[in-house]
This record gives sequence, C-alpha cells and structure tokens, in this order.
Amino acid sequence: MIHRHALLALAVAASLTLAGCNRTASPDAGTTATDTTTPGDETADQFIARVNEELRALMPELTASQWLSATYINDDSQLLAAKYNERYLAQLNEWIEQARRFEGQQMTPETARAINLLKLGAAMPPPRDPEHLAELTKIASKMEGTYGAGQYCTDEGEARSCRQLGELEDVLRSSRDYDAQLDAWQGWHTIAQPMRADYTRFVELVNEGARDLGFADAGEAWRSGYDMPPAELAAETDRLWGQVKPLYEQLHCYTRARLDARYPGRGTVDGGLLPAHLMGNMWQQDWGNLWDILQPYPAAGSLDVTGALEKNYQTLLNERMVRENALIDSDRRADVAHAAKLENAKRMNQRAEDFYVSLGMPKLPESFWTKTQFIKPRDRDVVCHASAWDMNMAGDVRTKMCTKPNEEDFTTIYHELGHIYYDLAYNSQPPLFQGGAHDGFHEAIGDTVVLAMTPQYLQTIGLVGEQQQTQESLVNSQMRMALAKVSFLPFGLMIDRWRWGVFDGSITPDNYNAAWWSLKAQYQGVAPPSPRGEEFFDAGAKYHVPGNTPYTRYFLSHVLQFQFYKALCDAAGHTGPLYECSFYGNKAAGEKFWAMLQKGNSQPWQQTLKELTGEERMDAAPVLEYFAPLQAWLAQQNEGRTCGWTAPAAAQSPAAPAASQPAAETPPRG
Ligand code: X8Z
Ligand code: ZN
Repeated sequence: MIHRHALLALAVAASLTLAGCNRTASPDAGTTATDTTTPGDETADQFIARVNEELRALMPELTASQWLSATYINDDSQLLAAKYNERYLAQLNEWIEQARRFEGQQMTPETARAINLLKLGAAMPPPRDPEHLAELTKIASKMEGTYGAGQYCTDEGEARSCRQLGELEDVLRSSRDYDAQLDAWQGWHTIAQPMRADYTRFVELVNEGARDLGFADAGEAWRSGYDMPPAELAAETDRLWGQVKPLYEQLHCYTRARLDARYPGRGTVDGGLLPAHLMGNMWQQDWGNLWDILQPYPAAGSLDVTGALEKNYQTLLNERMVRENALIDSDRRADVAHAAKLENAKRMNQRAEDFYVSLGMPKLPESFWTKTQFIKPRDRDVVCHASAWDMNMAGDVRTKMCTKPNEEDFTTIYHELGHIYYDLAYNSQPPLFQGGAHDGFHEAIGDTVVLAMTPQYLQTIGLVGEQQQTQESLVNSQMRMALAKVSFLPFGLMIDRWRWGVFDGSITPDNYNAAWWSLKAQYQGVAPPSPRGEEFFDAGAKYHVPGNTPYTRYFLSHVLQFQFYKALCDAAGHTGPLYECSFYGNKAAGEKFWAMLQKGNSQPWQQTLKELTGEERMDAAPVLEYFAPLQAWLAQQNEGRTCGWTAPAAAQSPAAPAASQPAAETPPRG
C-alpha cells in the first residue's frame, strides 16, 4: 500500500504521494494544526522553506499514528490515526490556501515546482468543510481496519472456525481442490460486503475535496501527478497496454488450455474467461502459484523457489525445536515456531539487503531490524498487506509484512526494500521533493532488482540447483517471470479504470459490482465462477480500494522496471540477451541507480528517466524484448487454438478511453 514513500503517503488515508500533495484550506481548519502564522512579507521561496520545515516537524506524529493503527488494529488506534490524519490534511489545506498569494509572482523553478506539488496528487483530497474532513478520515481508518481484521468464519458454536486472508491465500496457493479454492475465494470476498456503504460515502467526500481543489473529481486529481495534463495520462496507459496486450493474450490462451486439462470441463468460464478462484491468487494478479500446472518443461530442471524457502524454514524450525527441547510441550512448540518464523523472515530480508549492498548502497540502519514488523503477530489484528515506511525522513525506515517462506513474499521483500532505499537516497532532498519521480518509479525500484534475480542468481544464493543451458530451461525461466509480470499488466490497469469511473460518476453505487466484473472480463479475461450481484462489493476485497492507494502506479511500474533493468544492464556492461542479465554486485549499475534515487521528485520524471535510460517516454519495448523467446514459444503452443475471450458489456468511463469501448471480443489468434 502506501509506502509512505515520501512524505506523505500517509498510510491509509491521507497519502499524498510525494509526487504531489494538494488541497485548500478552510478558515477554521487550522485550529488543530501547527502554528501557521504567515509573515506578510514572506517571499515564495521563504514560504516553501517554511512549509518544508513544518512538514518535517509534522510527519513523525502522523506516520507514528498510522503505523500504530496498521500494526495494532483496534478502535483506539483507529481514532488516533483518523485524528492525526485530519490534523495533517487541515494543515495541508492551509498551506495550499497560503500558496495562492504567490500566483503569478516571480520565483525559482524549484519553488514553483514545490508549490505545484503541494496542490497535486493527493490520494485523499481533503474537503474544506471541517466536518466532512473529519468524517472522511474516520471512514478511511475504519475501512483499512475492516480489511486488516477481515476474517471468514464457518460453522457455529464449538465447530466455529475463522480464517484470515493469509490462510485463505494458502488454500489458493497450494490446494488444487476446486471446491476448497472456491470456498476460500468466496469466503474472503464476504469481508468486503460491509464496506459498501462506507465506500460510497468515501467517494462523495473525496470528490468534494477534489472539487475544492479545482479538480473535476478525485480521479482527475490522481491523474494530475504525472508532469503532464491528466487527460494525457489515460491515453498514455492505453498506449502502453496496446504494446503488451498481444503478449498477455498469448499467455492467457496457454493458461486456459492448461487449466482446462487440469480441471476438465471446469477450467473455463463461458466466453473463454479464466475462473477467478483457480488462478492461485485472490485477485488473479500474479499466476506464479500455478507453477505446478503451467511449468512448460518439468524435466528441464527445477525453479521451485517456494519449495526451497519452505525447506529452509523447516530446517531452521527443526534445529530450534531440538536445541530448545520443545517438542513435547505444545505451548513451547508454538513459541519456538513463532521464533523460527521470525528468524527465517529476517534472513530473507538480509538476503535482499545483500543485493542492494552489493550495488554499493548502504546497509540498512539497525533500527530497521528492531522496528520492522516481519511476521504476523499472534496476539492482535494487523494490516498484513506489505508496506514500507519512512517514519521521520531521518533514517527511521521500516517495513511491515506478514512474511511466509514462499517465492511471492521473498520477491515482495526485495520490492519493499526498493521503497526503503529510495527513501534513504532522497532523504537529503527538501521534504516536498522526497518522493518518487512519479509514483510508478517508486513501485519500480525493487521490482527492477527482482528482474535481476535470474536463475543464476538464485543458484548462487542456494535457492535453486545447477541450471541447464537449454532452450527448455530458458522457456521455464521466462515463464516463471511472465507469471509474475505479464499476468499482472491488465490487473494493474483495471482497478483504476474502475475507480476513475466511480469517481467521475459513470459507475454508480448500484452498479459497483457489475462494473468491477465487466472490467475484470474486459482487461484480464477473468470471471467469477458464479454470479456476483450487487449484494457483494468485490472491489473492497482488494487492499488498495479500502486502503485508497491509487493503482495505476503499479501498471506504470511494470513497464518502467524493464526500462530501468535494461539501462542498468547496459551500465553493467551486459552484452547478451536482456533476460540473461543480472547486475548483482555491479557498482557501476549501482551508482547509476543511486543517482536516480537521490533525485527524488525534484525534477519532472521525464528528465529523471532520461538521465537513467536516455529516453523521455515510458515504453514497453523492453518488456517485449525481454519476453521475445517466450512469446515465440507461446505462439507455437497456441497454434490451432482459438484464443481471446468475449467480455460482457464494459463499464463506461469518460476518463478512460479504453474502458469505454463496447464489449471486447479479442480476435482469435493462433
Ligand atoms: O501493494 C503492493 C506492494 C506494496 S506497494 C506489496 N503491490 C501491489 C499489490 O500487491 O497489489 C506490489 C505489486 C502490486
Ligand atoms: Zn510498493
């Protein structure tokens, strides 16, 4: 979720990604805020210097309140998080109001940019009306708490048993029993039903805040943080999606054939759509858990990273059990297992840290190791969704995860450390520039490193065995990466296609769920196994909706990370095919990376991209270059198959040209 990257990213609710903040003030909104006296003769440059100072002073209490509410969910922590968020947003409104007096005046380009950032890109545009602002921050905290504490219970009385997201995800990851997966998938989606009314009100309030700031609606506010007119951002994402869509369609076609074979007669939903509950992931955004079904050449060598991580954990657990003589006492066993999980998660983090350090980046501060939430606590509810936090812009950085020993969590650790290293690199910038060049950059840092986790790298860290140098093993390793990266692309788009439509009113509350599944069908080619009427609120079962984290950033990241990867491979002097490159240990690549991170959000992202890659545009060509061997292989596999799918009528969203097309029938490919 919000990696509080940058400053704001206030957890849950507020979040202004550093790429911009926003809003306007209400006359009495400042009553709870810090001292906001405005010297009459203050210049614009002095104003921004003061805002930076005040921000620095204000952030620690805001992030502390958000951290507490995310790692200790109860009414009290929610109340405090909402209050601190309200206070912060009121202050932000006040600064924006104060900035108006500099309109049209001479100032340095840095100050002009900083003033703009103050006004743009708030994830939760705050209404000027103080009562509405208070209501908004309360709802935001409540929704995040509801998600974090969500559980699915079956039976009553003695037999009652409840499972949270992590346990339900275990079923999707490991079970291949159709009904068990269906139960886990449907069960998790029940947690979102009670959020529907809150979300409906939330939308009204953030739209009010957005209008107070001069935006048409909250979606337009979100699209304004990209150093280009908001309307262009929507078209940009369409252009990038057009580049990669053929690759996704091939992967979809291959996957459908394998699922059909694995679940005869039940592997496809009408129209050629993939059944949502059989994709190994609650939201069908990463198909890596279907490795057992989708692995092209099982005999060509193992890439079972999850198996290796589980084995490492088991070894650690057994050693501890014996050493602490805990096998006979069940309480002791539980304690020792917990300690083993913690130690194992720390080791996974050390492994990720080692990659960054190998590039010449600093070691993580000691406080990272003592303050991070590595695993799910046993005694309370927490928001398990992984996040990275910069608490004070002065080195108190941490992550929050409920780590398990599997490949997805292992790569998520590298992802989160990407946020942390970005934070550390730009901590020397003024607070208003402490953010990603845009939010997609922030998401792409750790994932660029994940692309460098080649089979050879995994072998050197002991997670896979000796690798064959054959065409078959190449297809295997490409498939492993595609199941994480290519499967994600349409999901990365559809969430905000839905929210843009919700914010601009083209998707109304009586149509929330229908529009959600219509977009899932259109973009991902995925469908629920049974009708999902408006009694459900399936969007709320994905963290970023109740957590109000914009999602287009992840789509952009999945394009940008291949551009970054290619540039760093070039810097490292790599000359072979792109997919073979790992820049592990390469200081030249590390220096180039670090130089980019240090820039933060101090200049337009186009400039930052140019300094790293030589290009000023986002471009999916490196995605296609990377996956060229797989795409050719998939085309061969799919020969004679009818590919594509038929989606029901799509949701209309003026902000999203692609989403406003009529029912998508992807042409058969072969
Ligand atoms: O939310 C995240 C990160 C934190 S920024 C764990 N991600 C998206 C998701 O899980 O939906 C990373 C990939 C996409
Ligand atoms: Zn992230």
